[in-house]
Amino acid sequence: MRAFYAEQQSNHAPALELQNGEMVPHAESQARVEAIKAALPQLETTRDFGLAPILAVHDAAYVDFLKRAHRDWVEAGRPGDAFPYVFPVRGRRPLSLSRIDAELGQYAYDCGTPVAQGTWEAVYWNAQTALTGLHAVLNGARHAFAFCRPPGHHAGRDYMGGYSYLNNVAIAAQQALAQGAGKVAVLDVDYHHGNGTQDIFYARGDVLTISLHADPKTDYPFYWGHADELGEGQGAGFNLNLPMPRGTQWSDYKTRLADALDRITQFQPDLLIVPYGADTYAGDPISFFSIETGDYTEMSRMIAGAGLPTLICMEGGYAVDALGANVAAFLAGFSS
Ligand code: SP5
Ligand code: ZN
Repeated sequence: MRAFYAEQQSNHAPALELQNGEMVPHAESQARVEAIKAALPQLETTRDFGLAPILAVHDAAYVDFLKRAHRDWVEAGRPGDAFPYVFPVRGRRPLSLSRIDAELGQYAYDCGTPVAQGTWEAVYWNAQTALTGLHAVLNGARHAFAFCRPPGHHAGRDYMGGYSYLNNVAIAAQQALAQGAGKVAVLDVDYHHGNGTQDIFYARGDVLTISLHADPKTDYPFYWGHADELGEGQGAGFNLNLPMPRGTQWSDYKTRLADALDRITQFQPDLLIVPYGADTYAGDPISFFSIETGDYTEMSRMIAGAGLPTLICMEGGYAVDALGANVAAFLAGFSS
């Protein structure tokens, strides 16, 4: 399968994140890149489709903030990566505040998503990687893999969180529609709910968003991903959340995946986009499902069975030693 990556994506290297009351080494590390590269020797380089497809999804002021946040942080005399520490409780009136801390709180929803020195360049090229994978699929490749990193599915129109800054999958979906696709389905199989993607398309009937994930009653991101979130307005009925308990094994996961694929078949999309997280793996250090490496090939065979042109975009997966094997196992089911 064709697979794409841009070296500039490696320029994002946050040092620390806040987890359970402690600053710890950031889980979304550059070691992930080396692990996946080693498993996929044939990575093709990314093309530049420019800023317009990013701005078709993301708020211009938010994009401007991402570009300059780390510089403003340094100019404020701060060390290390740019971290928020105070957040506007929802419903605060719109305010035009210029202090870097106020802006970080406005645009971030957690303390796991710092803006590091190379973040903007990395996430710009990350989005281009998704767009390059999309271009391959729109031009005849049956399946393509965009090695997106950092992840994207937690980022909304004007917010970052969950290690995500730009929503690569949403940018690709919107671009597919702009290029003539009538309907796009997103099937999110990361351990965590794809809250940013859900938010971006919540009132839209042309993009079906489905997410299989750990129950937000016990797991991040808590405030989204519940089964009663069904979409609104034109999007009513076009969002499906399938939360599962901690400890879920493949034998149970696959029954929910079958339900998701039935819904996709009924929707009849022109294109399927699959945000893939290897953090459903039994050995993941921050997640709690019990899926094994070999299960990923069965998972992807089921997805390939939908018979749709498919773009796979990388999301999470933090068991670095098993990451290459897990990604390779997942991609294998699309070829066989
Ligand atoms: C793309 C993606 O996978 N983002 C995940 C962001 C999760 N951030 C919060 C993680 C909290 C983990 N707490 C469990 C610690 C176990 N020792
Ligand atoms: Zn995840």
